[in-house]
Formats: sequence, C-alpha cells, structure tokens
Amino acid sequence: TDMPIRRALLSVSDKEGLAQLGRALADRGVELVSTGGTAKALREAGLEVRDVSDLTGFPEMMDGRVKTLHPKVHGGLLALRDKDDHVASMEEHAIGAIDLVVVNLYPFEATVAKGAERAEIIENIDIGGPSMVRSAAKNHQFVTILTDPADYGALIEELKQAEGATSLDFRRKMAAKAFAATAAYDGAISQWFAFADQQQQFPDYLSVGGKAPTVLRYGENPHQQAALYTPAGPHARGIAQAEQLKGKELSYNNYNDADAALELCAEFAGEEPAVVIVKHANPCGVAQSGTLIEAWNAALACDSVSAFGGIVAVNRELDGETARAICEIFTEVVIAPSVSDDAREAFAKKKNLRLLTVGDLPDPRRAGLSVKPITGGLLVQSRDSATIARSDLKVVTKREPSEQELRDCLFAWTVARHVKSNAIVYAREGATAGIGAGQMNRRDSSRIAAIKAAEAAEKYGWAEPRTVGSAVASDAFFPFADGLLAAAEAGATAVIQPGGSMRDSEVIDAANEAGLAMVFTGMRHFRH
Ligand code: 93A
Repeated sequence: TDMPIRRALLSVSDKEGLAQLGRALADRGVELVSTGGTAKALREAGLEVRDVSDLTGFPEMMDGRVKTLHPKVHGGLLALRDKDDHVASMEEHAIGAIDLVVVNLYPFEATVAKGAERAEIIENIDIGGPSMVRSAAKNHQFVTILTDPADYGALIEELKQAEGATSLDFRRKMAAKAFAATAAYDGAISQWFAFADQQQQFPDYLSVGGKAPTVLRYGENPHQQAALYTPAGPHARGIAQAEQLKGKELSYNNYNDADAALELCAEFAGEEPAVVIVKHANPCGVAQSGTLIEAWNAALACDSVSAFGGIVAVNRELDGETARAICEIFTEVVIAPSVSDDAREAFAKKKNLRLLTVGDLPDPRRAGLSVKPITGGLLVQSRDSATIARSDLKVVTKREPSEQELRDCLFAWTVARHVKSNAIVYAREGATAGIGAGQMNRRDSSRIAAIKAAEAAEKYGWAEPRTVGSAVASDAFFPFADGLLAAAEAGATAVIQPGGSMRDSEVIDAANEAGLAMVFTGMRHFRH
C-alpha cells in the first residue's frame, strides 16, 4: 500500500516552508509541477519546475481563475491506478499520474479580516485549490494530499522511512485533514455571505473590518460552530470588548448570558448597588440595596436553586466581601465595571470562574440593531431601548399605588423588560421575589413566579413568600383576568402592565375587586 511519489503538484498561497519541501522532493527525483507564483518561488530557490500550463496545454487565464481546472490535472489525480479502463483513459488522453498535491488556499478569511472590498474578497474564494484538494483526498488510496505547511516535515520523514513513498495510513490521515480544511474554508465563506456580507445594509452592526472574528470552541451546542464578531471603530464597551481577568475561555453561551446580565445591570448604572444573576439568558434574581453584599443576598434569595452555575453582574466596583459571598456558590461568570484587589484575591482559588471587567456600563438607551436570522433571510429591528418615566404611568384602579408600590412597580418593570416573554416579575423592596419566564401563556408565567417565591420562603424559613405585599410586572397586557388573579392570590398588591387588551375593563374590574392598585405603561416589552 506504499505509493512512490514521482510527480508532485504544488500550488500554495502561503509559501512558508515551500523551498525546503521542494528541495527535499527534488532530491528524491520527484518532478515538480506548479502554478505561476509557486513555480516562481521554487525557481528562485534554485529548483527545476514544470509550469502547470505546460502540463495542461492551456495558459493560466482569467486572472488565474482557471489554472488547474483541467482533465490533465484532475484525471491525473482521480484515476484509479489499478483499474484497467482508468489506466486506458490515461493513456488515450496522455494524462500523467500525479502522486502528491501540496495546496493551501487563497487567504479568504485574512482578506475579510483586513477589511478588503467585496470584489477582492470574492476573488479570494479559491475554486481550483479546493478542487485539487478534494480530488487528491478522495483518491487517497493512491494520492497524497498536504494542505498544511505544518505537515511538510512529516511528509519528508515519511519519504525517508518508505524510501520515497508514503504509507496508506499517512495518506488517509492527510485526506481527513484535507476535507476538514475545505469544510472549514467553505464554512467561512458561507458565514461571510450570511453575516459580514450584510454590512452594506447594516454598516454599524456587522462591519468586521480590522478585526478577525474570534472563533469560539463551539456554539450553543457542541456540534455547532461559532465565532464572535466585534465591529470596527469606536463603540461602547460591552461584553464583546470586556477584559477577562481570569478563568476559562468564554463559550458561546457564556457570551450570550453575560450579555443578558450586563444589559440588565446597565439599567442600574449610577444608582444604588445592584446585583443581577442570570441563567440561560433570563434573570433569576435581581436586587438593589444600600450595599452590594445586601443586594447579592437579596438577589440570591429570589431563586437560589437556579443561581447555581449562573452569571453575575454588578453595577459598581466589586468588593471583597461580595466576591467571597459569590464564591460560596458555583458561578460561571462574574461581570463588573471594575474589581477591587480584595475581590481579585477572593477569586484566586476559583480557577475556572471567568472574571470580566467592562469599565463604564453601556447606555441602555443607546440606539442599535438587533438581528435574527430566519430561513432565507435576516430579521432586523432597532434595539428595545425605549423606557417609561413615572409621569407616563396611568393609574387605572380606584386605589392609587403607594410610594413603595410605585417604586417596586418600576423596578419589576425594568427587570421584566429583560425576561423572555411571557414575563411575570414580582418585586418587593428593591428585590425580585419571583420571576416567571418564557412560558407560552401568561398565567403559567404567573404561577411559576409564585412557585419560585414559595420555594424561597420554605428554604429560608420565612413566614410567608416575598410575593406577599409585592408589585407584579407583566411585559405585555393581561389578555384575561386569570393571570392578574393568580398574582393577587400570590399576595401582590400592585400591578404594572402595558394595558391595551380588548378585555382591559374586565381586568381592571378584577383588580378593583381584589383591592389592587394598577398602573398602565402604554408600552410593551416582548422579548423572544
Ligand atoms: O483561482 S482558482 O480558484 N483557480 C484555479 O484553477 C487554481 N489553481 C490553484 N485558484 C487556484 N489555485 C490556487 O492558487 C491554489 O489553491 C493556491 O492557493 C494558489 C497558488 O497560486 P500561485 O502558485 O500562482 O501563487
């Protein structure tokens, strides 16, 4: 199964290690065939090379788009050397066998990364190269394919071992690597079409110019590929620009969750100390208090079960006491504007914990786009950056909310904006008491939030759940009175919701009957 190498076709964009490889092959009497630039580099190294145009009988043409796409090349690569009719075809058409292909492709990704024009990017989509790679790799029973300069040494070693031949084992390994290379190459091209190529329409969002995407280990699941794109130019510092002080590499989900935590935390910029705990992109505990440690304790109490493996964001410098408290439960990521030395020390033993600093929190009111791919297209919308002020609230019940209720309403509303729909958020005294997220009907979200609050009361030994005397926020109107009644049953005394349902009057009547105070915001915050 050893195959002697008699003729090699070399066509490489990255000329690293080429001369050395060429010499090693020439020393063994291997005939070298090359495309323009590669042949030139080999000649400059003092080697004898046959031009591929001489082999094909065609000039390299159309700006090099057609150089090696020819039966004399692909026949020489694909022919089964042990099959009579293949051999007969080779003879009939004067096709010589090619035993070794050394190719690396036009630098597509590097061209994108340097911010090249569209035409230049398109020109750097290699067609002939991958075709040769695939032909050679398919026929690895007879043909050796090299796609990575890092393997040149291994080939030279292989030729030494087998006296000018390669083993099937080596060819198979290199073929597997070659298909992985062409797959990754096409992956990068399709990514560019799907994302970066949209930059004409959405210049701010996806101009990748100047910075290569960070390839992540995998996407939302291990079988998905992923990368982080950060726009060029001066942008607000967000999760994409965060400085990682310690811990494992951030995963796709880490970025996504950390972003959700930071966005919510940014709502409290410049306010009292605030802590946000996020799990699977939904907050599972949010609190504001006189000190960060108090806020942490209150946020954790909301749903300490879900907080396990969570993402924590704080709205000011992280102090040592709070850091030590965070260390008591398993936490994936901690995000803060800055971190005190004392806090850094507290995390020293937590090898894997990813600690990020972001400097000034991003402005939650900034303009921007959100993009969601759908089959065959992209949905683009402006960010949900609108907010309401106290003066926008319309009291719709007989009872006016008290000052504390109003404050809790606004706090719950702020959190609810960041909870996946259908969102129901109970809050009391600046802390969430129960969060119901992502249900397909509002009543279930209400129920789940109340269940969480009841569980917390049981765990902490409180006489009653913190939903008692709370304000409840709903991200969209209550279509029926049932969701509202479930909240009243859980002990909520105040309600904040957009209003605008056909059955508003029914819902308002139910609120009056239950003695609730209710305000309408006139604005909805779906989040899907
Ligand atoms: O433009 S191509 O898609 N058409 C071809 O026929 C072709 N043959 C080789 N690109 C082609 N190549 C690529 O040219 C190789 O993959 C390699 O990256 C590059 C080497 O060109 P040169 O030897 O002129 O530097």
